[in-house]
Amino acid sequence: MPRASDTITAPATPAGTAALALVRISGPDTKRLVAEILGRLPPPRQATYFEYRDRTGVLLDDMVGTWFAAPRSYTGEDVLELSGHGSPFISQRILGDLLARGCRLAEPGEFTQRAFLNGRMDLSQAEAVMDLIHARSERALALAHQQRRGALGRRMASLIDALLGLLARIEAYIDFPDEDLPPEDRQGVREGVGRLAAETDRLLATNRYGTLLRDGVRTVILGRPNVGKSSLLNRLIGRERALVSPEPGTTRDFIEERIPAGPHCLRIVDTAGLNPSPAPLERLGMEKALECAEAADLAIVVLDATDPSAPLPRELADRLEDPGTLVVVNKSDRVPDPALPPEISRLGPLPLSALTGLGIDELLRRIASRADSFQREAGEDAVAISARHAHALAEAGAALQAADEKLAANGPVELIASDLRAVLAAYGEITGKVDNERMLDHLFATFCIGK
Ligand SMILES: Nc1nc2c(ncn2[C@@H]2O[C@H](COP(=O)(O)OP(=O)(O)OP(=O)(O)O)[C@@H](O)[C@H]2O)c(=O)[nH]1
Ligand SMILES: [Mg+2]
Repeated sequence: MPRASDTITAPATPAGTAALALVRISGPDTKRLVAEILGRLPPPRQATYFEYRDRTGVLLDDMVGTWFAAPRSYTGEDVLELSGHGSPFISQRILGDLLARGCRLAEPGEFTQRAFLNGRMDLSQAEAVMDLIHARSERALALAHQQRRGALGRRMASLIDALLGLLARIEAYIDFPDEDLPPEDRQGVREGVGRLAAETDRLLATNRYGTLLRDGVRTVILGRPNVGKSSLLNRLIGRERALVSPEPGTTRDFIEERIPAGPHCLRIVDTAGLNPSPAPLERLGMEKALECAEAADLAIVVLDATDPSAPLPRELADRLEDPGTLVVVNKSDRVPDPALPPEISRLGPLPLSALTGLGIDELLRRIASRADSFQREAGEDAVAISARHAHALAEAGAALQAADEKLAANGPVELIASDLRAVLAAYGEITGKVDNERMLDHLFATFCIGK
């Protein structure tokens, strides 16, 4: 892990020409640098206009500098933020000068890593900073804010408290090998383990929604050839991205695009048509389409109003009743009231026209509401965990189950305690209450420079 005694610097805004550019500095030398560069030490948190001159006296920029005294800063150390004109050349010259004055270039995520190490935030909050930067939808943003305010951290703290209570109850018996855990304690601990397992499962169940918010709602467009799947994709994204033609079998490969759908962000995929009796090349395209469908959160099954009773391939027919499937009847501009088979009309299919735009807004509304239905528990302290959290919680769940089996079978107290300590370690990984340097380095390396 990089040493915290270094004073680090990095551009906090992307390279390129812009109105402003921000350079950040954090670490023990900051105060000296403020005095050197600004020519004085203004009160902390006060924006100060000054001329940045390099060590040889060359004027680099007119800037505004603000310094934050430890511990009331992002990193918990003394921090200086310099904002100047958004020129990559100026930023490079300023960085070069700061390095000459004794700073080191920050590693990706190192500012946030220091914030974590200095206790300014727990690990789930540090991750939420990244979620915040990458949020692409209203819901993703709300989730990131909630996690940054510590919603997940609080949930984990209460689980850890309950777990420590159970551990204390049984560890008392480890020191007395002749004494077995009295039945009433065994029962009480078992109930406690059951409650923890239930809560762990509840949290785990939010992973699907969390992934859906962080990555976007994977929505695949499926249907027979020529029903207008590519036309629907183009209509949804508002430009002619996919080839459209009156020939069936136009789309061979899949095409993915991102679009907003109300408070969600969709990753929408157009696929090759599914034909009940395909030619060999068509079959390849179909296999890809079905692979996409397998990985998707939602499927839009497109039917053709001008050919309402065309037989559906089995893979499509099987999906119709799935809660993640929306059925639409395209080309409704040509046949507004097609004679659909009863097993389809029963599903309340949405009349649509990729050509005129009829039904598109309603389709987006339905998609957003299906996506929301994946969230089991919303509310004030709603959490939706990430893949890393899910991995740790699954480990905790397995160890809880092992403990429960031993409790049921009158197993030795030492082994039960060891299972519960494994649960503790797994819970601790979520907020970073464990000493796992490699995990931390790996995690912060996925952040951007300057963050
Ligand atoms: N009238 C009308 N025609 C449409 C509509 N949507 C698509 N079409 C026409 O239907 C034909 C097929 O459209 P595509 O979007 O290529 O259909 P597809 O499902 O992607 O076809 P494949 O890629 O071959 O599976 C084209 O001639 C489109 O212009 C619609 O809403 N109304
Ligand atoms: Mg197509």
